[in-house]
Amino acid sequence: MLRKIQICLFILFSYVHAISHAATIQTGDLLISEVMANPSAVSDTNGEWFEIFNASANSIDINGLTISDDGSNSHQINNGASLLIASGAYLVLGRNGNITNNGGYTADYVYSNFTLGNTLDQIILSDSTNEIIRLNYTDAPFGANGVSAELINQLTNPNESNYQLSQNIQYGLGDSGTPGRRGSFELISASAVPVPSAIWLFASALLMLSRKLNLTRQELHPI
Ligand SMILES: [Ca+2]
Ligand SMILES: [Ca+2]
Ligand SMILES: [Ca+2]
Repeated sequence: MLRKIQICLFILFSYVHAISHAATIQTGDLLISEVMANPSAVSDTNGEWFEIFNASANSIDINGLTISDDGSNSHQINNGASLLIASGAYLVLGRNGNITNNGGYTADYVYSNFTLGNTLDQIILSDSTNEIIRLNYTDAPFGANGVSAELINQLTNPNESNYQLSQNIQYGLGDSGTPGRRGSFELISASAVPVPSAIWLFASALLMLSRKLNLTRQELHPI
């Protein structure tokens, strides 16, 4: 009985290890896919937002990460629980979650102490040790009045030249952008296939279990 419990624990550990390994955020897994720095339909205080795209093959939890700039803006994401972005999905972070006065977008998370300059600013997403994403912008298309800037190609470390004005797609009260969904350019997520190490660990555990069961059968019914 003790041996069977050990085997079950090994399988459980292998699975948990595989999941945690898969959840490690790598450079390029998350992209800043859209930025509304200068809303027109409502004030900047109410209407600023930005969007993140998960280009990896796995769901990513961004709870606990920090949003900051090179100045004094800093906000650690505290959702009270996981804040998951599924593979191939978008997530919108904004200054105001009230859809009746934020210009008409749905915020998946509302931050504080973080503003988006209209002519120059940075959006940095980091964990306790590393920057995961950094976007430095200095000018158009980020300062356009009432029009978001959308990522147009899928580089691992895109810069401001990889963004363009959203293509006249209105939301809410009439500003242009696609908060929470794909925009003018289709970003492609990595295919959601199991992590090789996860398969290997799980297969190894199953092999061990089958061998053990086979031995037990031979002990009970010797040939
Ligand atoms: Ca602004
Ligand atoms: Ca700022
Ligand atoms: Ca979008």
